[in-house]
Amino acid sequence: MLCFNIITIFPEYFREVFDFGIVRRARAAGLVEITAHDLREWTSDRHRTVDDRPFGGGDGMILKPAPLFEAVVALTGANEAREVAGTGTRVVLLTPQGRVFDQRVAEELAAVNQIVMICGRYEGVDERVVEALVTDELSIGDYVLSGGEPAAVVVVDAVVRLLPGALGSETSAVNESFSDGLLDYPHYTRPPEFRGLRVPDILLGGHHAEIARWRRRAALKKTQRNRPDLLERAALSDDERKWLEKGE
Ligand code: 6GU
Repeated sequence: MLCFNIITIFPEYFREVFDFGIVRRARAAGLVEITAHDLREWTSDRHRTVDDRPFGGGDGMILKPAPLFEAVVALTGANEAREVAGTGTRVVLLTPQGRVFDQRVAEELAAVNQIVMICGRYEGVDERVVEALVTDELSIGDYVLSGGEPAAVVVVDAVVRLLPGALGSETSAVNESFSDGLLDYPHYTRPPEFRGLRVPDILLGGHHAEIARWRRRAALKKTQRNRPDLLERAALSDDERKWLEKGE
């Protein structure tokens, strides 16, 4: 069982988002447990203060270290901050300053038992939290969100669907985009002709080798058009590279 504990100033944000589709089913099947916690539970002042102004000046508020230290210690089951690392729990900070979350990172996280996720605010989190507690700073891409909450949803979804048993027999993680470094091939369903737009003839016949070849080439074309950066690292045969160069 994989356990996610999410630390956020907006626990209500997560109220229904994990109640749909594959994530809902994985929770019901006991493959994963996901709990959102209000950071203010770990404050001790009357106003339940979680943030403060940055030393050195500048705009925006910074999440204070004390509530986050208390929260992470409590949720990892450690007795104190310096024992957090020994629990083996991954402590993820969601921040635009993180390394970019991709399918490889998702696979890595799907192999652990305990993940604590801290939802940063855009303005930031006191860096001592990163220095003392965080194992992974993650960003979901090169754009700015106002908080880590949407990113936490993205990470949970991508990880949960990799848990053994999470995908039904009707879906598979094997043929998807990124599993082999390429985008997925295009898909079609009935009818074979819609408003004059035809499904490629190859897919209508039952010639499985021809279909596989068409799909591979279509995936290569799609990747070249939309994500040429992926082609540099993908495992392509010499023939495939030549075929792409001459443009079909
Ligand atoms: Cl994880 N947080 C914020 N605030 N912005 C982001 C992000 C995370 N990933 C991309 N942009």
